[in-house]
Amino acid sequence: MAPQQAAKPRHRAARPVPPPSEAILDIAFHRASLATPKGQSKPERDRRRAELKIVRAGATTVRHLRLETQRFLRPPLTPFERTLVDERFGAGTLDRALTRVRRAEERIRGLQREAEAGARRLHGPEMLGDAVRAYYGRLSSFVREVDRDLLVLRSVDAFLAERPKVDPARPTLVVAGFPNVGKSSLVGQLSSAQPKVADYPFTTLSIALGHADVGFDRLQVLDTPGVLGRPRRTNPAESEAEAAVRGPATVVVFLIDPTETCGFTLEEQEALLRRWEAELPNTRILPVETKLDLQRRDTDRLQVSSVTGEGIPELRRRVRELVRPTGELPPMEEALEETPPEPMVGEPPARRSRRRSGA
Ligand SMILES: Nc1nc2c(ncn2[C@@H]2O[C@H](COP(=O)(O)OP(=O)(O)OP(=O)(O)O)[C@@H](O)[C@H]2O)c(=O)[nH]1
Ligand SMILES: [Mg+2]
Repeated sequence: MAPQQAAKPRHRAARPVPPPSEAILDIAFHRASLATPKGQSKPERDRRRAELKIVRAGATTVRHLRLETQRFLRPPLTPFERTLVDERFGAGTLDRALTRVRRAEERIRGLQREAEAGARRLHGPEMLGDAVRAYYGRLSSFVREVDRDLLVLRSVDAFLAERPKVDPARPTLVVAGFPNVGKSSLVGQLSSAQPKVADYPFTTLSIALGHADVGFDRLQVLDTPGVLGRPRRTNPAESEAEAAVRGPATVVVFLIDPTETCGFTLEEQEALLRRWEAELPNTRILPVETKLDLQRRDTDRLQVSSVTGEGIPELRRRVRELVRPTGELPPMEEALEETPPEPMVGEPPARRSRRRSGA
């Protein structure tokens, strides 16, 4: 009988991620090695080659470090993105990493100037070669020192790339509440978003964005993960919801499931509502009860069902009032751009286009 072969592992073990400095230095030294100096004599060409290597290695490294930080600076992060990042990575983590990388850039520029000046005073390929090698060594250690910071920057970048862009200039409706109460179902009813809905808590783990035309306004509608309302939060999904409620919300719909089929008591949900109302006196919070199709209560609060759609038109009306409490209209051009007039039935095409152009 053939000897039994050891079963091959199905998945290869994940390879450790190489430190970012490795690729940056590889590119920098490769570019430096391509230096083709001009010069009348060999000694002149030797010195020119050493100078070019110093300049190219330094400049390429600085350019790559700059690319790592640029994404956070131009354009700068919005206040909401900052809050999200601070909540997830710890306050000040991003700024510390940015500062250290910018400082490394400055140190490398200084090192480069020093090495260039030094090379001008040296003679012979050996001395020049030693000087370039010493420069490469110090340059490498400056970049390696910020490896951890570069990894932080890349993680923050990946985190933000997975989050929707919320325009701070547009009105934003945030739907928040306990897990599993029906937030995503309501966001699906109200907006263009089609979030995942399921009968278990923490189906939604990060914020999601949809849009809804409410009156003259095109609202951003943010679906959020559930919040358990514990005083000390541990769950990153919850922090994300808190950041949305505290950040870009023009109006918060606090969704309550009085049927308690979500798995949480009404009292727990009311306690979170009271806490937010106390902590955020300047935020317009609209409590809304859901699952009206399952249970109808005698209450002054707005009641809706995301299954039958009952109460949704009234909710839209209330949201519209809260977004524009004084009843003012948005600037005329914006309103026209956002809600182009519907053509009248039977209207001839020529007249329609005149109306669109605002004539
Ligand atoms: N009967 C009834 N069921 C609803 C209603 N709204 C939501 N549900 C159900 O409640 C469950 C949770 O709905 P989701 O919309 O995923 O709730 P969520 O608050 O987004 O949940 P998380 O993302 O986990 O916090 C699902 O089984 C939905 O079908 C409603 O108005 N009526
Ligand atoms: Mg959800």
